[in-house]
Amino acid sequence: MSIAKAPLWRKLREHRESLETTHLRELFSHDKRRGPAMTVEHDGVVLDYAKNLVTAETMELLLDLAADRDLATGIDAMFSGHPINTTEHRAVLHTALRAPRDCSVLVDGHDVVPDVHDVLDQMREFADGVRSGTWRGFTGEPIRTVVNIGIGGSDLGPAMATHALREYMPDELDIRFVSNVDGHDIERALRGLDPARTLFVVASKTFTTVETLTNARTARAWLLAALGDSSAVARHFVAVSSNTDEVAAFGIDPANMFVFWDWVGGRYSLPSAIGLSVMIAIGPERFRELLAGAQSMDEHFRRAPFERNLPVLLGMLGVWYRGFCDTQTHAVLPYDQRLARLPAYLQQLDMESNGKSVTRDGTPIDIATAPIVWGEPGTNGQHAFFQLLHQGTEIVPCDFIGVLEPTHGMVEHHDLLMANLFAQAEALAFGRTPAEVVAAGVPESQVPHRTFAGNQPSTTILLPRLTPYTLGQLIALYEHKVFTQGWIWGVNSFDQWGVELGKALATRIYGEFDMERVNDDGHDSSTHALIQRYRRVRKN
Ligand code: G6Q
Repeated sequence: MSIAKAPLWRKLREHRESLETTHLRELFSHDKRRGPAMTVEHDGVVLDYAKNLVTAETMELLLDLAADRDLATGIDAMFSGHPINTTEHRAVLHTALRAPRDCSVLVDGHDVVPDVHDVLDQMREFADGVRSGTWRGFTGEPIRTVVNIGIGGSDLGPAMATHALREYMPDELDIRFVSNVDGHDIERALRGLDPARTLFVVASKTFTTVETLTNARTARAWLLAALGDSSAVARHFVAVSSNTDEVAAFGIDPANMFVFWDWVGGRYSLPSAIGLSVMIAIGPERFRELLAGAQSMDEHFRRAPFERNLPVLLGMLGVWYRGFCDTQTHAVLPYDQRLARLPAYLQQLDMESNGKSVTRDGTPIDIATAPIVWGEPGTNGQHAFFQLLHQGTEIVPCDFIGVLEPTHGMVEHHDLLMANLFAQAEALAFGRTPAEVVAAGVPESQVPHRTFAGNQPSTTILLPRLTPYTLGQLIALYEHKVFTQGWIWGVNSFDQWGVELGKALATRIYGEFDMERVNDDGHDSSTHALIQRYRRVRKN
């Protein structure tokens, strides 16, 4: 059924028209309690959505829409292991990865929670061994560097979390990430490393991903060139995968393999064995805290009423902007350098999950789905692209993410950082009217250039501190936001068929580099000429 023609969708559209000329300035001046009234909190995480282009009525209508689209049923279906990933006939159970030991989650009648904890125990033993030096390399040296080789969901989460939690890492340990098939990536990652003290974690759910296997083979050759004995591989390579056969075929002992399951999507896999490098970095106890934080947000999402449910509110605001306010993009602006990789992580989570144009039953969709997600940490972004946010022609909903208490003691730094976060959200919302500009003594000719329209929406998310626990909460908050939106739009948020075509064409073109030149190779004239140019250089 057409979503756009549903009565509530129409009602929301009419409601938006009635709000078209309303400015956040008016909304705040008419309701002095708007700030606190539109702030919700769960377990220390604060979500202030007051600076969004909404009224109480908007939120009511959006929550009516959530009810109308049976969001509660969707949430229940996900948590109870129904195969909601319909195109791949799979359950979607990243939430089971953080379920406590005494819980039970059934997939086809089988309780997966004991399996999850068996792998967590195996990871703990291994991580402790590497950290304490009882796991040694082939020549008896302790491990000093862990190189995670993976891409997409097998890279972005661990890389983001390791960067965020670096303060928890022991000084003597280094964690590096290699993802790109571009040889410069692995070349740089290996530079300066001692093979005898290096451990590779090859992270690939399928263990067939070309980039990862190419990098893993290069790493193996590098190791063997130095250590000269193929039995060294067993002490320097472990695998995280759901494909035992391919792991064994690569030459990694299945005893050094950490499994996960087809009901864990790549971009949702950080809390699974894919987080092994994070666990080695921060230690098993801290990793457990990350899982506990995510679980706290899971329970909140599952049980809290929608009007106080952080992921639901965040998700429905996104539905509002894409469906009714014509916004194209969504900015993620962490005011914390430790969260520098968060925008890239959320970009995949959101765009790969909901960048779809058919509904779950294959019907073309008649509304806008996922926005383009982008962002950079503040305050850096202020000196780069914030000009467009303040005076450009687009409405860009922004998420400002701040951490109240830093781990360093440099009060001046943190005060300046937080002042900028609050100031930017305020400036975007309220702007500066021409009258205010004139009153500030600006010459007439400059007034248009120095006026700020304001009315740029933002949400502020505050964490008390950045810890494994709060990072787990933040990850789950966004996972469930994305779920909420996907469910409302009616798309399957858990497949990614859109990445297949490019892969297939790359395989074909790769095979053509060594062929004799053909004039009609079946490519368009642009692609043909580009390939020819590369072949000429390659020949030399
Ligand atoms: C994520 C996607 C994708 C995947 C990578 C790596 O949801 O499925 O980003 O994680 O393509 O896949 P492998 O882990 O199988 O190597």
